[in-house]
Amino acid sequence: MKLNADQIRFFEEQGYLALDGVLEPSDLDPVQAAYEAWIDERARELLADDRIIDLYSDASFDARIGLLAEQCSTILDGMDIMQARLPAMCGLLQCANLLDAVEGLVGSEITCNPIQHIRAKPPDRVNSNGYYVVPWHQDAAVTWAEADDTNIVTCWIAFVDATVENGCMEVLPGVFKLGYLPHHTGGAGTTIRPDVLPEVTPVAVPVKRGGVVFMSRFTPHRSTPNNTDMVRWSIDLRYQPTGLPTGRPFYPEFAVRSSGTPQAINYLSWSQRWQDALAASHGVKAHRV
Ligand SMILES: O=C(O)CCC(=O)C(=O)O
Repeated sequence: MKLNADQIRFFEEQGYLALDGVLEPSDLDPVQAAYEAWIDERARELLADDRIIDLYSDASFDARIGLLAEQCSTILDGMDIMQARLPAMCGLLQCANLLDAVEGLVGSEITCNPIQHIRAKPPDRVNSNGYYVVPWHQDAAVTWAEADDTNIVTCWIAFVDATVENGCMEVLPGVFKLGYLPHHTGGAGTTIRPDVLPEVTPVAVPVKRGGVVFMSRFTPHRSTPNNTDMVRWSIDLRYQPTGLPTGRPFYPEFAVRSSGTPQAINYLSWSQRWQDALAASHGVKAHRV
């Protein structure tokens, strides 16, 4: 989906843009199928090890991982993009519908920034330590300062409908204009220091499956508890102009588009570069605080 001038202006003025229908079901379905297979394999391993008693094989995508995590929370480990390294996810990083929109915010030379996650946010009753309830932060805080001048745009993709009830994103509009705000490592993770958090009314940004919340690297955002019985699945990717610091120099970056021409990521090299980088970067401090 290409952005129109009003949408680009809104992003430039507010520091975010929430849009439904950016991705088609055909963009997300292969990734869902790949994760369903991934979950099924792990569930069967846990069953064989007597760590769960019910596979919940017939449960839907937005229910099953929660039902499994309730029995054994380690099912949630190792599923992140660079850990599971599923070919379908490598495809999504280069999704034309997404890049068409990103081009309006980043320009025509586009690189996939290495900060990227898939999140299966379980119902709050399962998420006992609150890990998936992410406090106010700017994404600039989870990069090194070398990337402060890089226009990194976060694309928060709803993998199932994201609602206020299941813990969609909230943003502070316009605040990105203040630039980087000091963060600290509070109990819940890297967060803006309470004394510098501007008093701006938060805006909740629910989006349907395939919708995207685009955010500037300086837009304060958070997610709230999942008060439903289902899992809030999402994928957050970041894109930036090619050739500029990513803020995570120890992780691989991939050019995905140049002057409108796709720069195909080779799956095997993508997977290998991640494996090598993860092995070589143990102990590296990724967040700046
Ligand atoms: O998905 C969430 O709950 C938090 C995501 C987030 O903070 C981010 O993408 O930077």
